[in-house]
Amino acid sequence: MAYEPTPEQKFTFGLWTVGNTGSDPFGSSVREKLSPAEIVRLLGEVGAYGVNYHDNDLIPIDATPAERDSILKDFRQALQETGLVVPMATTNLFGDPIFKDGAFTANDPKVRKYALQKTMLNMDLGAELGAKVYVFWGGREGTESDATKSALDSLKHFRESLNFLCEYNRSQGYGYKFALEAKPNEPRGDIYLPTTGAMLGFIETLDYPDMVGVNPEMAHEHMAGLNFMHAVAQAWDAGKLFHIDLNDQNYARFDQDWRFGMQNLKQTFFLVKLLEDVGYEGSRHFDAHAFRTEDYEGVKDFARGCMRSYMIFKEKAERFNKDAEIQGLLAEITKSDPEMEKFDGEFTSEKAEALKAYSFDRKNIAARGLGYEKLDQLTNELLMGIR
Ligand code: GLT
Ligand code: MN
Ligand code: MN
Repeated sequence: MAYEPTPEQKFTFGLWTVGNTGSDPFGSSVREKLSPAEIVRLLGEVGAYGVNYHDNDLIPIDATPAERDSILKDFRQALQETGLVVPMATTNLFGDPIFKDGAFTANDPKVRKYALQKTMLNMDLGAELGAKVYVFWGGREGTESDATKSALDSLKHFRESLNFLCEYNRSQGYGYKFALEAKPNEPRGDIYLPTTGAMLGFIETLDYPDMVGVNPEMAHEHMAGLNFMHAVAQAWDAGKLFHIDLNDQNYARFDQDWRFGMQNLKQTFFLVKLLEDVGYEGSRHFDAHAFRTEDYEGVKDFARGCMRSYMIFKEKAERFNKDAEIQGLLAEITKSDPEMEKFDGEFTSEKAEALKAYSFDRKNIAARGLGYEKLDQLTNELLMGIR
């Protein structure tokens, strides 16, 4: 198997991912900074489909109009040369000191309005570049001390901001889908709406819930100790999986943003299997970066590795779905019970009475072994490459 990326798989990377220079809170950059156009060429070389960006990955916050024009010209030219597209845009609402207390939830009304202005301006640019998904990651939307900010006012401010931006999206005819990305903490002590599940609940309180979905990130749910695939399944079930951030991460650690498939092989397998089984058609976006030990050859290895792992897991998922022994066990586990069918379907009082009167052989039902050990071992053996 060649495992060559194809456009249909929509593998995308952010400018900030392969462009990450390796600085961390304890050390400075280890790689020279590349220009956006150079990053696009690197992504073209490894076979990516698209590149996503924050306003200030592309155009520094203090750029003059002339600098802006020149950067955009080079960026557009690199896109044309490589054939890469820009499916997603987002706003950096966390890097500049003005956002030290958050953006849409900052206590200072000027900061909140500046965040709206900055987002609208980049929605204009994203639309020009062809983006159809707009991500909101509220990295600074939170607190260190709850003495400093009202959690209820913050929800209200966040809601009002999103409602305003949904109206702006409509008024401009941009057709963006908004995708909210949760993270439990870092850089704030606590970030509001810390999980994908919390975001899904919040979306239903907005004026245009249909316009808004989620962008779940594997590392972020793992930081919260959660099962990422379950969060993605819930988002899919709600019709809200507008985008996805693929990477890897040890549980309950700082934000590691490792190469997709690097660490939690089995979790990653079940995630890819879910995305492929349901027929997810959005971007498969890698929000990760190479180890700090790497030069740009290592960064290419990293990017190729993300895509290869996805394709390998996809092949494993197909194998799982075709494996006669595994499928036989699954059929046995999930088989229907004709005797119970009379209780299925719509509620009626008669059904409820009949169910209350039915006599279940509780001990006998409980005594049956389910064979899950065998099924799980077969799954592991398939992943370990001997099936
Ligand atoms: C930042 C963060 C990511 C978000 C990006 C979008 S930026 O790198 O760690 O999880 O997806 O704002
Ligand atoms: Mn992310
Ligand atoms: Mn992350």
